[in-house]
This record gives sequence, C-alpha cells and structure tokens, in this order.
Amino acid sequence: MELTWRWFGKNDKITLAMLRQIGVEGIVTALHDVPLGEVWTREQIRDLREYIEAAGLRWSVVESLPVTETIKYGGPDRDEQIAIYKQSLRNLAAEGIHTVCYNFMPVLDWARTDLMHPNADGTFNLYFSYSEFAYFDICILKRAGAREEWAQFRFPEGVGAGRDILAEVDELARTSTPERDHQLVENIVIKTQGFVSGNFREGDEHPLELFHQLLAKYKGIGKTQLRANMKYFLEAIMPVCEECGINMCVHPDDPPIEILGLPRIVRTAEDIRWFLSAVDNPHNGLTFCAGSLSAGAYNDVVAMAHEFAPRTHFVHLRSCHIFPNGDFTEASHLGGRANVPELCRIFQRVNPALPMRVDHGKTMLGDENRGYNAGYSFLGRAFALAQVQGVLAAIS
Ligand code: DNO
Repeated sequence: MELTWRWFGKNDKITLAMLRQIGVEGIVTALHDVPLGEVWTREQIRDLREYIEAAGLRWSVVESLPVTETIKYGGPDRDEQIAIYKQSLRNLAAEGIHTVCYNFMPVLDWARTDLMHPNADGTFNLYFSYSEFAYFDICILKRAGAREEWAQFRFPEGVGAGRDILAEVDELARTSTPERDHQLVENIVIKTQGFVSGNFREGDEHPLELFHQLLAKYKGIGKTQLRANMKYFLEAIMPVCEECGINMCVHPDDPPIEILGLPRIVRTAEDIRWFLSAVDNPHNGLTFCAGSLSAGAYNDVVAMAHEFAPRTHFVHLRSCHIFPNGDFTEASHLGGRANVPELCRIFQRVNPALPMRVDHGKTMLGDENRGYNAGYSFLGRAFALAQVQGVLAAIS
C-alpha cells in the first residue's frame, strides 16, 4: 500500500519535511480554508499540490471534499451545491488528483467524548462513553425527545448487558460542574469537528444554537430518505467521475451508531452493500476505515475487508477496543478488534498501490503539549506508522 499521512495544510505544525523522515510517500489533505459549499479552484489546488511536490511528496488523496448539509437532507439548493461539487471534482482531476474521500454523516462528523483518556502506560487515547454522550444530548443540548430515545437505546448483542444509561445520565447530572459540561461541548462539538467538518469552528460562541438549527433541517428524514439522497448525489456525480477518472470513497460513520435522532447509513456490511449496489459503478467506492468499523460490535472487520476490498479506494488503519459495558477506546494499531495485520495482508494482495494512512494515534512522549488536532498527534501516529511499516515488510 502507498504510505500516506493526513496533513492539514501549510499551517500544520507537522511539516512535510518531518513526514519525509518517517517514510511517508503521499499526502492526504484538503483545501481547509475554502468555506463550505464553494468551488475549489484549479489555482488553489495547484498551489497546494506544488507546495507538496516541492517537498518531494505527492498529493494522493483529498480528505475531505465536504458534502454540504443541503445535499444530505435534500434542501432546495442541493442541485446548485452538486454542480459546485462536480466543478471541484473536475478541477481536482485536471490537477492530477483522483481519489476523493467524503462522508454522508448528518450534522456531526466523528464523535468522541474524551480526547485525553489516560492509559495505564502513561499515553492517552480517544474514548467514547455512551452515558456522557447521552448526558450531552439530554442535559446540555436538551434535544427534544432525547430522553425518550435513550430510554429505548439497546446495545448490540454481547456488550452493555444490564447497563442503565438513563440512571448514569442522572448521576452525571447530579455530579457534573459547569467546567465539565463546557469540556464535553468542546470535545464533542469544537475540538473534534472544528478542523474537519466546516459546520463548527474553533471560537464559535453559540455552537449549541447552530447545532439545533442543523438538527432541525433533518426533521422527518429517516434512513430511507437519507439513502435516497445519497443515491441522488452519487448518480449526479458519477458521469463526472467517469469522465475524469475520479474515485469517490465514502467514509463510514464514526462511531457506527445512530446518534442525536439522526439516521446514519454507512455503519454495517449491509449498509455498504446497499450503497455500492444502489450506484453500481467502480468509481463509487469506500474508504475502509477500520477504526470506525471496529467500533461497531456487530462488524466483523476482516470479513468486511474481504468483501469490500475490490471497491475500496482508500484505507484508514486503526483499531478500536470495545469494553464489556459497550464504551470504546482506540486501541494500539496492533491490538483491538480490527486486526490491522490481517487487513494489511488483504489489501496488499488486492491492490499494492492502494493509499493507506494510519488513522489517529495515541498522544504520547510530549505530543500533549504541542496543540495537535485531536487524534492527530505526531509521535503517536509516527509510532503507529512504524508498526504498520513493519507489518507490511513482514507480509512482503
Ligand atoms: C476523523 C476523520 C473524519 C473523516 C471524515 C471524512 O478523524 O476520520 O473526520 O475525515 O469524516 O469525510
């Protein structure tokens, strides 16, 4: 596989020169400064591509070209937004970039409740607690109907047996402080979303109001409608992808559960089968995010890799550990549920040129003081990359 790295542009504290030193070959990035819904111009793309190439690297994958909410909920201006999307795809292809990652998660991109969960060895990982997320939903966001929905919530078979989420939420409500509430909002809305989604930004003063406005757009939209909207989008862009040789690869929902009363449609093998066959075109493919998929107790990640490798255009290597109570954390890249070594074997065999990035990494050895984006440490990711390089060497 091609060894790539997610880099956040010219202001990233991690420089391209540093990445050369650890064996990175390709860069995964986006035009992070272009506001949501605007065309990525050829000039802007060329400028960044040349910057990357001047450092001896190549721009391998776009992550992400954002699909605006109106396309997801099917708003009145979605065709306009799709036309803009197509133009950005044409411009990317004209500059030689042919792999485009995106997601179809409504409102919230990825979700975690704790970004600095301490491990016994002194490192830190990302963590998702169901009760803290439910507490955010019910007591901080105060979403209408949230308590009733959480009362109905069932963990997948094998985890979370006997857990009473509402009792835990009430206990959190009793013991929480304004500082802890603030931290939870920072974790769920600002620090995880700010650098990836474009819906929320560092410094937003009223993130919860914005949250409510976005949630309101999805009133009455369930799984069937969201699927129809994804199909509409994919059918509209496929002719451009064929003409320009662009491979689209949707990122799975992270975590692969329905949250905030919103449908999520890229969670399971059945979901992936659905969108691949609904628009059965080789340019319509998957970002195989082993981390996101392994956070779902019902997902057999290795079996999914066997099944979906032929339509996988980009791989994220990472692995989650699910605790008996259902919460999950991000495990070592050689541990957890995903079985990264076996995934490397599968993808390496199907397509040795497939771009792969190690996804997230522990925060370790001083990463914590450097102000990196959540999950995107330098030493933690470099360590994981070295582990994967070793696995790949052993395989070949
Ligand atoms: C988080 C990421 C996601 C991902 C987007 C792709 O670390 O995996 O933000 O980049 O969902 O569109």
